[in-house]
Amino acid sequence: MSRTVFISGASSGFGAACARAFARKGDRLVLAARRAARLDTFAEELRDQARVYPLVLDLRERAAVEKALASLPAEFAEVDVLINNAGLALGLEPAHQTDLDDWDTMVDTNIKALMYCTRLLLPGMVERKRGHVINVSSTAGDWPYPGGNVYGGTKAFVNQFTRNLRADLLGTGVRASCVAPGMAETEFSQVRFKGDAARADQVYADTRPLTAEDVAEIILWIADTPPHVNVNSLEVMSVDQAWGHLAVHRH
Ligand code: NDP
Ligand code: 8X3
Repeated sequence: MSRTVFISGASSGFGAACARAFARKGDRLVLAARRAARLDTFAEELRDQARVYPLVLDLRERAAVEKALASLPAEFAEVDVLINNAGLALGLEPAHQTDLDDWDTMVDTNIKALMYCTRLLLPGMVERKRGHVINVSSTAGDWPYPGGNVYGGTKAFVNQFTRNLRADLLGTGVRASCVAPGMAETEFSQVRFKGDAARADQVYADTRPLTAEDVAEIILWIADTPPHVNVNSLEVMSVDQAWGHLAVHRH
């Protein structure tokens, strides 16, 4: 049976790859992001495979999100799968040098927008006794690194929020899962380094990062598991990435 899938941050990267993956299954898609032209092109591309509702929205704006989610067309209103994917890192400076506006933006997007979508779509899922919230976290939520400060903090929130959702949703039939990818080549680093393409390219140079499609296939698999199965969390990295040693400052 086809599902209604709400994907936040569907205009690029993991979100766009998820849209293509779920469209192949014939699911109905609500695709949310700020870049209208991207979403329109995308809706056109997927038109033969799936019903698509582009939702041009800054997910940080709570009132706008409340309004938009309350007025989804009937065909798209009963969301079965919410993929909370919209998010970003800004900067890689140490905490004492970072731009406080960047910290605000990461908290507003990675935490608050995810909260809004979840809180607004959950009651319908609980009422229908089915649904699945799939949150996109990051290895940065568990593993600290220099310059990860607030970005990693927001993803640690996503990890624990997902577990706490599971605690609240026990007995409702509604599932909650968290996917934590490591380095993946998307627009992520262009955003992090504010358009510095050369610096962004360096992140992926001479290695094999995950692709957006790798992550989308994992998210699709999580959503496709039988309704009595809940994947709580899944961490995935490129085979070319692993953890480093603990740092030591020497005098
Ligand atoms: P991209 O930059 O390619 O995609 C980010 C998406 O988020 C875009 O579609 C963007 O759309 C959307 N977005 C950002 N801010 C807002 C906003 N205020 N309102 C609505 N949409 C917004 O990066 P990724 O695909 O890599 O990132 C997706 C998620 O994966 C993020 O949560 C990121 O933290 C996480 N992640 C990424 C990893 C990586 O290495 N790439 C690894 C681990 C996790 P638009 O600009 O059009 O609004
Ligand atoms: C993105 C992966 O290592 O840049 O979440 O934080 S990392």
